[in-house]
Amino acid sequence: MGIEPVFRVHKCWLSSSLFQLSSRDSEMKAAGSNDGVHTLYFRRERLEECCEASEMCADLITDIATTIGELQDSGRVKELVSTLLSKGVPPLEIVEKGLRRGLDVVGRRYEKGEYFLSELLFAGVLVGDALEILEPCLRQRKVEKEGVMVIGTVRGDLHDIGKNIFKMLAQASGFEVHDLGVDVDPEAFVKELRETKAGILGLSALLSTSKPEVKVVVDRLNQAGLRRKVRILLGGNAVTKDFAEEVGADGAALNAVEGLKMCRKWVVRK
Ligand code: B12
Repeated sequence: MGIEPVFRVHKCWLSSSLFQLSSRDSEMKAAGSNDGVHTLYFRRERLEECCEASEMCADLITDIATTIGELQDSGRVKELVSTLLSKGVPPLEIVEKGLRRGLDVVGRRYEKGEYFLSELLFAGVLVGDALEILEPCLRQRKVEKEGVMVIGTVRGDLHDIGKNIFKMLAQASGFEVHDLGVDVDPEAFVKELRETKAGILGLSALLSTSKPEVKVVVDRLNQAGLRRKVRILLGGNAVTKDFAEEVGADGAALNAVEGLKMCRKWVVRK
């Protein structure tokens, strides 16, 4: 069975649904771009299998969200993740529709006073265990270097699950990523940007109290004369596109895939 052009899809669909498939599928031969449309060349059966897998496995993905939301055992979450991977469901779909939705449930229950800090902690552990299984798939892909970026969670904020997912995707896509971790002092961002000459700064913020910290970093970059050389991208539940505009950042991403798309666009335009 030869490899043939299958069909043309829009870029957004490619990166959201097929990002992992295309990177993982050794049978895929080439993806050319023209006006935002990609022509894919790989075995037709493989593509159809994967698209069907996501639909058939919707219940299992929901099970992951429920298992995390109800804080059941880590073994069950890991088992579900492994089953879904073996059925060909793209890892990013498991992250966004399974893990992230489960954590949203935990967050809502915390807000209502049904869960406490210990439950937030345990949910973080459950998701960390699941990500250990997903990590090799999220990282799989070796391509030419796309660019250099510095990332970190702003001062006072210890959340890093989402930032780490973005980091894995960015590295897999060819970015050299300097991750400063969590609770990062604004000065440390400036120092690292100078040393690495990175063109992109990715800031993660999940707490409402982290929002002023984002502004502090943007202002500090301005004072240091770096602002015009560095694109600033925000991520995490505390930030919105309006907020990014308000503080003078270049954009905010709703999820890791969208963030990566923005970074790629910036690197190409440079
Ligand atoms: C797990 C968790 C914790 C864990 C974090 C563990 C860890 N290693 O990260 C722990 C237990 C440490 C924790 C602590 C606290 N938490 Co908490 N936590 C959560 C929870 C349940 C999940 C967060 C998460 O990981 N989501 C999943 C990831 C995948 O989603 P994400 O972060 O949004 O990331 C995605 C995108 O946003 C994007 N992204 C993220 N970062 C970046 C960066 C870049 C550059 C880009 C491009 C993209 C990007 O890509 C990701 C994938 O698509 C949230 C609830 C929620 N639904 O978010 C509450 C939540 C964030 N926590 C909350 C609170 C209140 C706290 C505490 C103050 C509780 C306390 N009393 O101590 C402390 C604060 C500690 C601190 N100083 O930071 C509140 C914040 C409310 C607010 N508006 O400020 C939330 C919203 C819960 C709630 N609903 O009340 N928490």
